[in-house]
Amino acid sequence: MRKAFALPTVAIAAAAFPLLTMGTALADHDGSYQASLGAVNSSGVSGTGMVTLKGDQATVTVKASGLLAGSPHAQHFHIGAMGTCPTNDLADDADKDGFVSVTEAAKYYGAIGTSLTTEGDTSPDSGLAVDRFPTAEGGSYTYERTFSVTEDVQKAFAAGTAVLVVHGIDKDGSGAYDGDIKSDLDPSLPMEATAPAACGPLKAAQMGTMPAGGAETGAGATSGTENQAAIGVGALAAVGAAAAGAVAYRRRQADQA
Ligand SMILES: [Cu+2]
Repeated sequence: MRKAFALPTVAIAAAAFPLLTMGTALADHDGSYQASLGAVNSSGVSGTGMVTLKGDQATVTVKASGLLAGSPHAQHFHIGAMGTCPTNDLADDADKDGFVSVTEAAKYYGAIGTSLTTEGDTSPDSGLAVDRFPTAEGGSYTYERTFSVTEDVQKAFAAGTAVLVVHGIDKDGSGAYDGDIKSDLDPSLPMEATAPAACGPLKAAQMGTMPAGGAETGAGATSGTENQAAIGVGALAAVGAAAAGAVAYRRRQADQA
């Protein structure tokens, strides 16, 4: 009895599966990610980051304010560590030079994965290409660019360990990057030019474009692909609870692949 009942269920699920495959062919990191930028080094900087990943293409928007005006601000995706930001300026200043340096923050947010330059190369090699980073006219900027990102960066987004970091502070209030303390990254630069000013973990947006989003949140599937799948099953005029369950099961399996 059970096998006789199960056969049409499998057939219905198989009929619907090609539709589901269209959705699950997307890379597992595809979707939207958001960061809320918090101040590091008591910079007073705040802002937001938005990244939409589709395959290896990243569309990036960064809005930051409270920055040293008229100066370039290096900005990166950092990857490969805890996916967090320094939490306590004093405790994280291990060498007690008055700055939480990039080196001291690395245990939280990792190394540079992508340099968010305005043009040209976006690799870690451009990490301090100050002539190709946004300049904060009036103390703020909006940055928008689409480019390809490497596989290690894509994986960091999926793993929740990608962090948006904006650098450059004016700790002594002189109106410029200066001071006696040299950068831990490049001793030809003042520490003020490279110390992190703002940091925010990039987390998957609640309202993403991923077809998996509807399944993960339970009832109320809203994506086009899932609606097509439901219609496909319905057209077979055999929509029982068993069939719906089988489709949902296949969908979960596909999501976890
Ligand atoms: Cu950085």
